[in-house]
Amino acid sequence: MNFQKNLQLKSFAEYKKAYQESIKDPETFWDSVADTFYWHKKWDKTLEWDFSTPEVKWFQGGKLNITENCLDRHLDTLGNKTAIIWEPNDPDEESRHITYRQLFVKVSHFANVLKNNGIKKGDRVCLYMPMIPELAIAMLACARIGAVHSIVFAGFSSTAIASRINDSNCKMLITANEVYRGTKKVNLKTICDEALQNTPSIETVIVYRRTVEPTPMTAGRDVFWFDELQKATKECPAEVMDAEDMLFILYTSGSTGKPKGMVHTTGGYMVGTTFTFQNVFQMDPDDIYWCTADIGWITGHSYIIYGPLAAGATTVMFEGVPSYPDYGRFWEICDKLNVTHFYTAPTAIRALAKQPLELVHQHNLTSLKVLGSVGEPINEEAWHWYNDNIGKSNCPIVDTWWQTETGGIMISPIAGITPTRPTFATLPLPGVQPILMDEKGNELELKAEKAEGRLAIKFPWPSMARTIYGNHERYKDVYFSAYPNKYFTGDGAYRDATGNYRITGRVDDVVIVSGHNLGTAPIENAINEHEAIVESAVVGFPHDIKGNALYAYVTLYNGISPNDTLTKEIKELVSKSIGAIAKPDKIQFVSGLPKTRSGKIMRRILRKIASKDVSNLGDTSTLLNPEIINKIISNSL
Ligand code: 7RM
Repeated sequence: MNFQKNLQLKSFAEYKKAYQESIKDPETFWDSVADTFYWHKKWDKTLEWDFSTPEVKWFQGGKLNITENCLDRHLDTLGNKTAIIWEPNDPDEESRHITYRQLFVKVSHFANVLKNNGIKKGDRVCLYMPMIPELAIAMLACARIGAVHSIVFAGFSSTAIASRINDSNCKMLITANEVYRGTKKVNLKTICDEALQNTPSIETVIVYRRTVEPTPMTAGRDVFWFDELQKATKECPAEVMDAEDMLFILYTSGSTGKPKGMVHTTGGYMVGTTFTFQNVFQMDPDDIYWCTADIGWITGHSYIIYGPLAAGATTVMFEGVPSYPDYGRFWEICDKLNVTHFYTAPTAIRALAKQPLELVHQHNLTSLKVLGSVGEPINEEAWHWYNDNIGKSNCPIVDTWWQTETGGIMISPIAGITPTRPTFATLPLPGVQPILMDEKGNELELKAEKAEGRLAIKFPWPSMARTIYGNHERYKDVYFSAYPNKYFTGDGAYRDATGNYRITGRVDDVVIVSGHNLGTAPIENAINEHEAIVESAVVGFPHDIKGNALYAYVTLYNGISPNDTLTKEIKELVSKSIGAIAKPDKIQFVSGLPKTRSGKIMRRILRKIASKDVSNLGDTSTLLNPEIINKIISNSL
């Protein structure tokens, strides 16, 4: 059985036909996709949905385990094929090649460690791990026994870990003692220990030793990964899950308040991520696929682990950073591993495009066939640099638009099959029904003319998030109340006369910095903790490399004057509560913030000032304090 090619559409005509069928009769379409997987019991009902509640259920009555689809079913035909190639931070350390059979054994073995430590189906397990194969093993081991993984990106602060653990009452935390990142070594265990002071639900901490350094361990709570393996047996039958059982929680920033724990379920997520992986990337059996994202983001979940493994592909995991030992590292790895499919983010492309081209030309990139982009709109300049210098004008670029909430790719070219166009994510994949809404909430019909509006989706797709953990009301509010019976993406988009989409960016208060979604509200909350600070407003402004950077407007208590120490302390506060990625590039001290009469800060105006676009600030007459604007402009940075 060839798991990689059995779902692939092979021509533009085939795509168009499949798309039409998927719209006319979505259930029959998704039935035929789902039929290609291994189920213990086939589903009774393909889809039940109601966007007003909102409730979405796919493949109800179906019984399966996603790890049997990622591992067991490949053993006969692909057992000796490499599943994961791990490339360490240090180019002199050896890569690891793990076959499907080896991965199957490791996952089963570690699944028994979880069981031995009291983890059962439905329990939540927090993973705070570096990019090492053990992260993949731990997440799959959770899925094997029906435990719910909640992966927290290993660049987040202890406060961020604690709030995520507490939100979903995780019973266990899995981490590593240290992590290498370029020339730096970060002690993850120490950060965890700080978080663990405020996480009463955690009973056990499993620590993987990535380095030989001594590790502080708390007796009765902390155990070593390796010691636990010695006590565990190696065979672990997969827990049989309902299609709608929870597979994982992944937190994403919201525009207000605390991060949202997006809940993904088993059957639909598997079907959706695998189908999109196979189609968008069009891998051949011997191809080598590398997605540079961290597994702590949805891109890593769906397109380093679940999608590629369910498809029987070889997937690369890279521990390091693009700049170490020099800015040629990505290209050196492509050359060394003969990478055929390379998937990265515009922010990385922009950073690498700033480096001497010599760093590209030193490496042989002839193995490359397909390039991918994800995370934010890719600008024209970056697109051409990527196309000319990396793809040598010979590799289609798949600009894949999707979200943590969508689980899988929604709008994207299909490599070599559907046309690409610079800066356009192009056409919806089969089963995806995007629409554009105007300011008044009316749908902009697909006519033979261009349109611009807010992007919504009008029909469910299998890999969509089902709820926000512990807060279904918020799920409804954020995604299903802007437009009745439609999923609202939070993005703006442009559509040309032939139906190609270009995503223009967020329309709410989330800023994407270097591809990381950052809610401005939690950053403001962190800044406001400072005793000298009254309030603050954080907005994004365009940045050459990061895509967007953060600009903080801060008001101080009377009698306190701005100084460098304050600036430093603000950055530290943000770094501590959210992470270094959220530190503002610019901090301006102001005597007041522009506000509406109901007291809401007018971030729209602050965004324009931060972007040095002050010619038309729009209607400021509704402001409580319009006189403040000129003061802010004249002191802007
Ligand atoms: C996969 C991921 C989601 C937000 C989304 C957009 C932006 C992502 C593209 C893009 C333009 C793209 N999940 N976004 N991909 N914008 N073109 N190809 O990034 O939850 O972290 O972010 O990212 O604004 O709403 S995410």
